[in-house]
Amino acid sequence: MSTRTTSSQRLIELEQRHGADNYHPLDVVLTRGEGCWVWDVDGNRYLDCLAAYSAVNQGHCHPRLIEALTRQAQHLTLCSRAFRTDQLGPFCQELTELTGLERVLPMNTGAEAVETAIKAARRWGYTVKGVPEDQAEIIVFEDNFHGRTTTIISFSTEPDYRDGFGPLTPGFKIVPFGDAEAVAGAITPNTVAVLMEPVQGEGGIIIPLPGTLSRIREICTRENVLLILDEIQSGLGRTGKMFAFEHENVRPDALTLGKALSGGMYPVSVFVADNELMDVFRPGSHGSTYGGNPLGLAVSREALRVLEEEGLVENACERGEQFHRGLAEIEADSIKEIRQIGLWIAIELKHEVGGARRHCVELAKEGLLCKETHTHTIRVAPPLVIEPDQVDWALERLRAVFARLG
Ligand code: IF1
Repeated sequence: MSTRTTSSQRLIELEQRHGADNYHPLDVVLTRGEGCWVWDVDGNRYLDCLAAYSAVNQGHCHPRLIEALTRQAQHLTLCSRAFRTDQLGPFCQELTELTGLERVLPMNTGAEAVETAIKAARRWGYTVKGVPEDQAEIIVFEDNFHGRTTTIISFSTEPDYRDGFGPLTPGFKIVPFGDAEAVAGAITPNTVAVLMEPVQGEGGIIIPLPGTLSRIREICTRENVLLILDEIQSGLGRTGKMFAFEHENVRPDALTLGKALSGGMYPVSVFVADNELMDVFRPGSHGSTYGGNPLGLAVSREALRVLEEEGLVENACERGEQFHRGLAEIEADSIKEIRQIGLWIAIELKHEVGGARRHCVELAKEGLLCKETHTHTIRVAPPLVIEPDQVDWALERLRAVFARLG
């Protein structure tokens, strides 16, 4: 059981007094991380089952990533894209080989990669597809999450993310997630792209029915509409494949990646696409001060090597199934549904029990860090390095809390 002393209380008060109130975190004040374990300032140890929303797939403070970061930091960290570096070419080549797409545009945050995708799709619409200027439409899905910029929240269906930030950016059509026929019905001659999370993360780990992604791929191909997959959270092993689109053997026209692309060590994101789409960007038409900086790319190249060399995608498969088997045995009236794909698990509670926050607070007291989403769903998404005995340890605590709370 965790205990809280004055040091954590003092730190919480500092945050509350001087920081923006834009999150509602658990009152756990962390100071160290290693693998799946994190420690708070009072010395309590927790098993991290959020992994910074899948940014820490390789585990906290991975020694190989620390080594890559510190080594590069002693050579060259940032020189802008006004000059070339010894990291960008190899990074782009390695990502094209990993994704099967032809070109890479590096940015920093996931939202910037998604903004890059939106700009690319619109310009492709005008210069290649022949859509009239400023008439481009992009189809997105209910309960989407693609970032927090004003354009991206313009098509959010979550009032908290959108309301009060107008005027909103036009040019987006929202259809129910997983509804391929609704996508077909929403396409007009001005549609340039479908932007989709193959599995919705924030939406509550919503897995489309088998065949849905393939059907949407067919529709996009038939209608000359780009299929852009946002794998910033679902990608890089989380679903038990390197990319979620591999579950249906679908090839997107473009991809956004972030989070675990740099193993929680340094913000690196990318927009990846084939030549025809990427060629809409000419010198000067898009960029970012830190985009493609050698420090982030050195870390990212090592983060990808760790994923592959440590077999983390396979481990996500095996440990996810182990988790699922254990969760399926928990008998609790409060559980409405358990969803699992790879090491991405949602425990959705019946809405009448009043939300999942209470369970997350109790789990933290037991040493397990989870985070609720959309009020009623407990998200379980540990780093992909998790070991069988750690899964058992987590299941014991989940059983204990559901036994206590129902
Ligand atoms: C927060 C959750 C939220 C993402 C997908 C793009 C981005 C994200 C599929 C943007 C980021 C983060 C953002 C963070 C909490 C977390 C999140 F979905 F993961 F749970 F918010 F909904 N595409 N998701 O999941 O990437 O710009 O953040 O690097 O904003 O609270 P970013």
